[in-house]
Amino acid sequence: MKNPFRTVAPIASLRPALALLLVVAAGLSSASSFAAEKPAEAPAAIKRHPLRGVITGIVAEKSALMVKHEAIPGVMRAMTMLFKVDAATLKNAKEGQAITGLMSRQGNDWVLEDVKPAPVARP
Ligand SMILES: [Cu+2]
Repeated sequence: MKNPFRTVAPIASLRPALALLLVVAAGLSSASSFAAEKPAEAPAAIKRHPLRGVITGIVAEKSALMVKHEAIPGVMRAMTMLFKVDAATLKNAKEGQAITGLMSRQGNDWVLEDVKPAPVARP
């Protein structure tokens, strides 16, 4: 394909304009790639999983409970582990209490929310 500029003016006279255009284009593209590198980081949606377990320890200084929980199919085998809880949950927690709750991974912590006494303690 023919360069349409050649029919209008000799290439030499276009060079300054072309150079300017390239500088502007480079500026624009670097600006837009900068923007692309800093997207508003949408926090990954938190997935919550129903959990049943028994409180085996209260770790007040970490605002956490040690909970022996049943297996959560596809997520976690049965185990005893630490869950961060809110202050009210911590305050009401009793060792040996059977509970249900919603567990989720939040940052570096496992969190247990909506903690309620389980209606029936499992044998
Ligand atoms: Cu676990």
